[in-house]
Amino acid sequence: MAEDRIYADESDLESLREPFRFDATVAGVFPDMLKRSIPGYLASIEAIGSLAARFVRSGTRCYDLGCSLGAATTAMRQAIKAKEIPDCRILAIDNARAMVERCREILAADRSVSVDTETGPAIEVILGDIRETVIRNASMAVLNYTLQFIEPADRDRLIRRVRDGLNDGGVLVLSEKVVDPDPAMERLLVDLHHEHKRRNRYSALEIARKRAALENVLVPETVAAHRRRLEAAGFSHVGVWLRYFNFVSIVAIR
Ligand code: GEK
Repeated sequence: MAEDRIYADESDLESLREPFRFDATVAGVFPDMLKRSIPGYLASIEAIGSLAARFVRSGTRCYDLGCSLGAATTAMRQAIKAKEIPDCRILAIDNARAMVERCREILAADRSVSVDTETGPAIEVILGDIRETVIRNASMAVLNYTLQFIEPADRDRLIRRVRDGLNDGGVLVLSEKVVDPDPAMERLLVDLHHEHKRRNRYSALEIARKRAALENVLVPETVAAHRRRLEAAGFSHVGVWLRYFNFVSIVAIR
């Protein structure tokens, strides 16, 4: 796995002014970046597999919205195949070309599904904006650390469209970086997160640069705001199943 050294070069002052972008450089180191940066990331992927095994129904669709390199798609694919749920389709969507291209390569090379015994779901990797994706006949949708990159003004509509596209009993997994309404708690959680990154071999400089690059690109909200939006959209059950510092994963059932 290629190591994320994007913000490690002390002489590279240009990158200090550049907002974060999902380009080929990021796609090349992405699995390492998420594993070292997002506390609970691997747990979120594991749970997506467990939830797929419980919630995905035959003859329905699963949506991986902001799929990056398809980690959630792979987890759903493996669970659907293991449970032999017939006639499913996974749609993996991302608007970053570099991510989509690499995602197609990774899914094609996934050795857990061999071509001759392929009984798993059909998969489509789509280059597109999730704000425009048609969502229908879905038993599962995943927004794994993606909503935080969507303009706040567009979030209500997107969540409502996800809810409308899910069948009754369908599930949404929403994972997000969050902010705490209590400033002291927020400072503590951010500090714990940065310490976690230092333990994962990011230098103080890399942490500071990444933070600056994500300013206004990743816009976190409170857990309460997410809960309100999901309930207002019409989800019947909403619950936090994972929290690790300022990273949260929520399950919402239609
Ligand atoms: C994982 N879910 O590994 N339309 C489509 N894609 C978008 C949009 C948009 N409007 N905005 C951002 N993205 C993945 C990780 S990463 C999280 C998701 C992170 C895409 C963007 O291109 C990127 O690939 C992804 O959302 C967010 O489980 O980097 O912290």
